[in-house]
Amino acid sequence: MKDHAKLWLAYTPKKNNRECALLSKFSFAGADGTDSIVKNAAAELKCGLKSMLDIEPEIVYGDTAAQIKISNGKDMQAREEYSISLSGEGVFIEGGSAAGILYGVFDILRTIACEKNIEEAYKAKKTVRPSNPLRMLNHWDNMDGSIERGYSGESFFYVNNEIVIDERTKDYARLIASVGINAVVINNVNVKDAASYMITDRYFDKLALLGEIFAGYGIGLYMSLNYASTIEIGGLDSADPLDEKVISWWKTKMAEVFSRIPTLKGFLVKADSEGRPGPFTYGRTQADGANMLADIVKDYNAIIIWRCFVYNCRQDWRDRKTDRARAGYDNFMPMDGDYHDNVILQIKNGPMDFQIREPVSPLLGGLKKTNQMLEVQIAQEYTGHQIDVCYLIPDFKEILGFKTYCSESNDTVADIISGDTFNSRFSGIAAVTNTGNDFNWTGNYLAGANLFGFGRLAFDTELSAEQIAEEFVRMTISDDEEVLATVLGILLPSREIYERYTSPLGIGWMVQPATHYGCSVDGYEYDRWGTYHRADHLGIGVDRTDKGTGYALLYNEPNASVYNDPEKCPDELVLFFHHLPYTHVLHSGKTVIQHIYDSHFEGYDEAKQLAAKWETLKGKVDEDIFENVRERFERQLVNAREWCDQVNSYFYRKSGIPDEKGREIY
Ligand code: GCV
Repeated sequence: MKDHAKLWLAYTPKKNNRECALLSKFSFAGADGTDSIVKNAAAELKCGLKSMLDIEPEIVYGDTAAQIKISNGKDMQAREEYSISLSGEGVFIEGGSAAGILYGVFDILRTIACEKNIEEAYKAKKTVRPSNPLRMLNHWDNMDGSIERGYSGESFFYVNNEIVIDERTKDYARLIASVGINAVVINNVNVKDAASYMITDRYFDKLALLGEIFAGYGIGLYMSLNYASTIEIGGLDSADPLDEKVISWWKTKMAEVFSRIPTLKGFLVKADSEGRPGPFTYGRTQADGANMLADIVKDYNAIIIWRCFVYNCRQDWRDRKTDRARAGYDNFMPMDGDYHDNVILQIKNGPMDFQIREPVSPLLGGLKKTNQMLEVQIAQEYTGHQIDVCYLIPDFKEILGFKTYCSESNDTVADIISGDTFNSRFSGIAAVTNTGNDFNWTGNYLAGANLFGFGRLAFDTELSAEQIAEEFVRMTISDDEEVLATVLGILLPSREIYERYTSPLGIGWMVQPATHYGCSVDGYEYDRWGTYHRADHLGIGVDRTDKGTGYALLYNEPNASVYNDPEKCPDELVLFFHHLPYTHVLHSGKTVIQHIYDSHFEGYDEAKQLAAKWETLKGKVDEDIFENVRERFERQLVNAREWCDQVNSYFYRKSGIPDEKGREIY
């Protein structure tokens, strides 16, 4: 079996910086050389410099840093800050702690790997503090080795209900630490079967070892928790969060868990959602459930991350009053301020479920007295299964930059999750990850840009999508200028192209049920999931205005008024908020129906152009990379064509309105 790919840590030989004498001496300050993170930082620096530039640096270590106990997100950010400066002596990296030094080392290695001149890059002292305290990956890996919504092979954490720790584990920690990830949830939020036993003796030793490996790269270990553990493994008859027997069981259990896995930082919980157990069964609130667990883990300086993805997944499609989009808000807003200070609510970026285009969840900017974390998805569940290329960082940039109007200033999503807006105790950003045990980790090599990009953006939300893509290409594929321009020409427009050939104007869904790959316009129309487009012969869209479900009014002004009015609502979201006739004229000047036809024909054409661009790279990039992406493009074109023809035919047949341009519709 082939060894796994090194991706952006390949450290291939570089042309520039070979004569840079400064690189032969480094001073680390902020933690001493005995610290395991500092040791890893030094080893990484030596390996990278040797292999890229054939330099063997001397490293001088500073003093032991005072151990600050982390009591909030700001402490975390301070500890992870680093600065890099140059003097006649060499390169000086100062970290707020050992983790800061590690990030400083990766900054320098990235600069070299991107062929930037070291003396230029650090002419002025460079100081960086991470934008977000928690920068987290959520694995939906199951212990049997399968991955829910995984498109890159099987899990590399689990085989046959056992935890696997091998060379790949450490390389994974290196890869994600190098882009700034500091927290990983290692198992699926749907905690079932063997995973329920992760908090038992069966797995403690392996988990302790995994936690230590992660800790050596500044990564906190987190696990998803089965809310009903008291019943499923504890033998009790209840999981009522206010029941003394339940509380006492958890106290004993957590004492055992934290003594056996000392690096454990906390738990992620999916409760009362899609069949998972939760406090609602006992007539209790989400806050009751979260606070009960949080109070217990507080003794171990740990946190509870509680997901807001709570909705009725047994809706009757005939029911036009219930609106799934409202569910998160309706379930969580009334208790704003009730969650204890080591609870963080984790909120999906949109009110539905990671569609290619959704408005930002109104909980972000709604909640003002609660710790919050944004959840995005780099596993391409609805965005092409890592077959279709879909670089998601432009989407994440839009989400982070969204003005919520929750306060006079500092009111973007980025401000909220950094902890600044509400001076939150803990906050951050999590992505459902896209990795698996495929040779190249992410199935499609180009999907690696989303893993790399998520980490880089979480660390520094000011970076642009272009800058991040450029770093990824230079470090992972090639730093040849022509190759770079071609790959950027594929990655950067890919999300909008995917959007054009799939569901139009923010309506979402229209996917094959269950798998969520490929077109099925009515796939979810008469189902129980609350995901409808409501198309008839006259029009399409869901009325979420004050005359419909009222969802638009959940936003702060002026967003509420903008979304509530079809004349003001941005085109790309107009069918999310409004049911409109096919003849309605958009801001673009096109009718809804003509927009549907044009965008689908264009999207499919543009996908063909992306594939053609990739073909020009034959012989210019590594053969494995070339073939891997080429084969995915073949499948993407089949998919894009189906989407284009099915959507156009469906709406032509419904509306009876022909395409102005007379193109072929079936
Ligand atoms: C892990 C969607 C997905 C599920 C996923 C769920 C969630 O419904 O299709 O696979 O479950 O989101 O985020 O919990």
